[in-house]
Amino acid sequence: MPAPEITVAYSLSFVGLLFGIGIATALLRDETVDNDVGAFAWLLIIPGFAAISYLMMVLDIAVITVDGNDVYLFRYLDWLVTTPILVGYVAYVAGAPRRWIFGVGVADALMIAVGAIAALQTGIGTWIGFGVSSAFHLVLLGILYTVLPQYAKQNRERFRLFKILQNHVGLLWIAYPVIWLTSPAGIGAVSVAGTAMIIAYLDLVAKTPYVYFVWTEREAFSKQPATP
Ligand code: RET
Repeated sequence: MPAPEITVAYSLSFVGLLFGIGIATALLRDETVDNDVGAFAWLLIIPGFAAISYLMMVLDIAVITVDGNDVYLFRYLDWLVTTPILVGYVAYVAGAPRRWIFGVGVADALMIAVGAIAALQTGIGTWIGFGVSSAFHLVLLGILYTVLPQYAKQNRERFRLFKILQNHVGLLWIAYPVIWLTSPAGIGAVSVAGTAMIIAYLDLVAKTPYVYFVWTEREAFSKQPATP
């Protein structure tokens, strides 16, 4: 088992993610919204996969040591699976064509994959990886704030949800490279336990409220009344 304070943080995150699963399931079952239009099954993967990952992390599965510090592989696997969905869904809500939904997801996946490789390096390799990963983060933010709004503007019903999700992703995610920099993978100002606790709460805030915002704005996906 990880240190007690990490176990507590991971367990709380796990429970919080269960709420996210509950909300996504409620969306899938809601008769007033059109699931084909809302694509809610994708949303279920976000807290679902993360909850499994947190369970693995509490059980200390797939934790490796680099330079004397623990690296949780399930964290990166979770991010690799769920963050492309988080950004891809923002593009979907904007009404962007598939190439942009896919494009922003790929930029995100590259950011995470390179970040994971960076965490497994020691010395200069870490910093090169951090720089490349950050460059993909900037590409992602560029798409989020310059490309997607052009599509979202043409989509009145979904515009409010788009703005909420755009800022949720655009602002909250800036914390991740900052935490990474201060963590033992970076300059080491914050311990493995401190970093693990901060990330556990950030991950929860990145996921369950995201699904909740879609729930509160679900009218954007209302079923059209059948034309007689
Ligand atoms: C890393 C390290 C290298 C530089 C950058 C990073 C960005 C990570 C981000 C992660 C977001 C995770 C989320 C998880 C949700 O549960 C890989 C830390 C830029 C933005 C939203």
